[in-house]
Amino acid sequence: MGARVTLCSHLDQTGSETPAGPAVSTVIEAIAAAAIGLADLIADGPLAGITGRTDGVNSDGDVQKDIDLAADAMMRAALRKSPVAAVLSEESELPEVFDAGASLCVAIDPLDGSANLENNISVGTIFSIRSRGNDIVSTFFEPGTAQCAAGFVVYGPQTTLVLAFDERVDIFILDRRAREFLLIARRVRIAPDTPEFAINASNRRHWYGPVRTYIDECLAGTNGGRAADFNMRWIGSLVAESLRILVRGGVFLYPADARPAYREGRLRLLYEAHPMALVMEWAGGAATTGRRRILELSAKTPHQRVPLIMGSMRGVRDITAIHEGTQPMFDNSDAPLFARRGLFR
Ligand code: FBP
Repeated sequence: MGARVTLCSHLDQTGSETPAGPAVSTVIEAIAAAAIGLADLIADGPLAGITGRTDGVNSDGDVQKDIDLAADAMMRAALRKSPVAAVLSEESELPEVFDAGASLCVAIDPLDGSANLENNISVGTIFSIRSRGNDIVSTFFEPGTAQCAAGFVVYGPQTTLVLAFDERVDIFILDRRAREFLLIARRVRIAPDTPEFAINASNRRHWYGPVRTYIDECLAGTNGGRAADFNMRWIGSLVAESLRILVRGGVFLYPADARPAYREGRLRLLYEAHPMALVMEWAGGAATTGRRRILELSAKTPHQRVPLIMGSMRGVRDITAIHEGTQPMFDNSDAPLFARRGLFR
């Protein structure tokens, strides 16, 4: 193993040339410190009094567990002491102004995928950092290209921090004894072409034409137009799926579908899709709705949903190509495989 590089020493070397760099580093350190405490709480679970009990619903109607509320409180407490003008959390309806004079705004999903915890499956924290504009709240409604850093923590067998900052992506693992994150992979690049996909296949009957076409082509394996046997994964945890893509490539799809509540997809733009798209792009991958680059989208409401298709460049490009020339509507026709488009274009 090479020299031991801590997150703090990495941040001393990274992004310091950009005007926002030092403040961004402070915020990242604050999130990382809170994540260490949250990793302890998650690992102890019921032993620390976490019951998984439902305490209410958040602004989006999602059930809030006690661990969701604890994670939110921990992240807010950390950010409150940082140069943060306002925070938009999944757990509250509107952005909260912390220090109107501070230079950054943070959108955060304090604990993504908490429904997985009872089964001891990986969950995570997702964050997106922007420079504050003249109007604090409007900062959140700038396109995703306005993010100056983003990343996520995976609380799994290891606690992993993925950081997109200074146009590069680096991965850290928590040294539990030293209670600090150590760099394990620098300038991560996503494999450009991995025959692996992740989608909740139980929704197949609700998918629209292009998504169904792509997945059917993958399932056809070497006999189909993609001329490759595809593997499939679905964890149901965005952070775990995203880390897998960074480590071994593939694509992840949570598309819009025909169910009334899913016409704009399931995932949230500001604290799920935007940060993941920044991570993907800065690691050489891509992220799209199928029709538009995620980073070019601006939210109109704080908890806006968006279709998210991301991962290896080739897979995302192929899926985008299938969308070209199709109508942006839900096409659930059971047209035979390959009937809707030429295979080799
Ligand atoms: P929350 O934001 O409600 O925690 O859920 C997000 C999430 O768990 C993602 O991590 C995951 O990709 C998706 O929901 C799974 O959704 P579904 O259960 O519909 O497959």
